[in-house]
Amino acid sequence: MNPPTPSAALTRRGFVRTGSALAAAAFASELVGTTPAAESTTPPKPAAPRPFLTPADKFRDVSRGKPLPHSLKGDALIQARLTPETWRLEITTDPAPNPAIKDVASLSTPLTLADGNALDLPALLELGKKHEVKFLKAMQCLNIPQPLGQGLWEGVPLREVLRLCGQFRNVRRIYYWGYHNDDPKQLFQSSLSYSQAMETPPGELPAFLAYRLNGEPLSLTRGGPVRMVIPWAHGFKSIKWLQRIVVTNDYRANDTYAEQNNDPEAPLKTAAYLDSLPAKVPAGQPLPVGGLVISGLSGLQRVEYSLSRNDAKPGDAADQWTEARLDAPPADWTSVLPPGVSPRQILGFNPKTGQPATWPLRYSMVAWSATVKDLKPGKYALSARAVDLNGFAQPEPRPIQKAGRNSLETREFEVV
Ligand SMILES: Nc1nc2c(c(=O)[nH]1)N[C@H]1C(S)=C(S)[C@@H](COP(=O)(O)O)O[C@H]1N2
Ligand SMILES: [Mo]
Repeated sequence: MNPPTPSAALTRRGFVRTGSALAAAAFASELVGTTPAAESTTPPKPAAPRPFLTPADKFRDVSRGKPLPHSLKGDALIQARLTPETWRLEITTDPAPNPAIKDVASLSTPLTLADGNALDLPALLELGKKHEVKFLKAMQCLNIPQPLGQGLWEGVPLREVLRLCGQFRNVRRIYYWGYHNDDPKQLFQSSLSYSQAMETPPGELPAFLAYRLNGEPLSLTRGGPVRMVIPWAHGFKSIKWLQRIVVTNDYRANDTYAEQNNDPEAPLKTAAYLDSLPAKVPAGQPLPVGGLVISGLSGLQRVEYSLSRNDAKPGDAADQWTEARLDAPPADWTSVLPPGVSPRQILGFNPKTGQPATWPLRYSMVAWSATVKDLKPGKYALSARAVDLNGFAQPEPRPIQKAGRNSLETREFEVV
């Protein structure tokens, strides 16, 4: 038996690294040293506990709005239609179509407040009885160097909701936004192509309207009662407090983020993130290092780290990358998932075996770790990078900041 590694020991709900045969076969990568617990008399202070699912209130919050929609209370919340009873979703055609486009979009059955047929939460939950999807996804902002959190998201595919509107004509794009204090200046909107909304390729994950996170109703803070979740994208496509969908014949993305110099089509990037390290480390002691890695659109082959002497001279061995360990899938998913949820029901898992179809799961994150040994006194810098399934090492293949922040992270420390 292997003794537990630090993050396995710390992860209360049993995210074990020594788990299944599948993981062992897939990730029999060579490790540096053995477990720090077995060797170190005074192990460096471990990182904070990191459960596989981030509790809803522990996600980093990057919400906009004045006041923040999730700070509203009482009657203001009812007026904003942000309670489960008052939530409504309108689906209409573009109220101000691009005049350069002659053929305007039409829907046979728009859903509107005025007509009294806007979608409400009971109707969405009813649709969920037949079409509900569940999946594990890391939320990550295109502009922030740490993942915001990872959850089990549940809801109804956007395509099933759009089908309520009958016949579509001249529709090339789907625009959507959420509550923004009824102030046009605060509007934060996003969009998908018609095909992205309607034609989910086999094995891919659909855009969906989420109403549950980690087995609980989606909280107001996380964008409830209902938010859009776009599995393959950075957070800016996953609009919170969803209230409006507009179908248009405009072929252009209208995303608010695009106006802030971001690529509105940038998919979630494969990227490794580094935990902080102590400023000073005793010489001769194994140093556990690690962090998180997100498997983005191009998948994850491995995580590597590189250690360099800060006082290295030109010609010294540099850029030596060593493969790190990845946490294996939990041996017992029921201890990780909310009560009553079976991994067989989750997209991205084999419905027969209940095992993940890929590891890490697409668009999710896992912890990586390594143990650095035999450190001599001096100043060091540690970097980590992900290598995707096409062999591109971070920051490639999209080193352009605005296609998704993907810079190499480095931590400096001193061995004394
Ligand atoms: N209505 C609305 N939705 C929004 C935003 C916003 O400002 N308003 N921010 C987006 C951005 S940029 C990100 S990164 C994610 C963050 O999701 P989270 O707060 O659940 O972590 O929400 C997205 N959805
Ligand atoms: Mo973001």
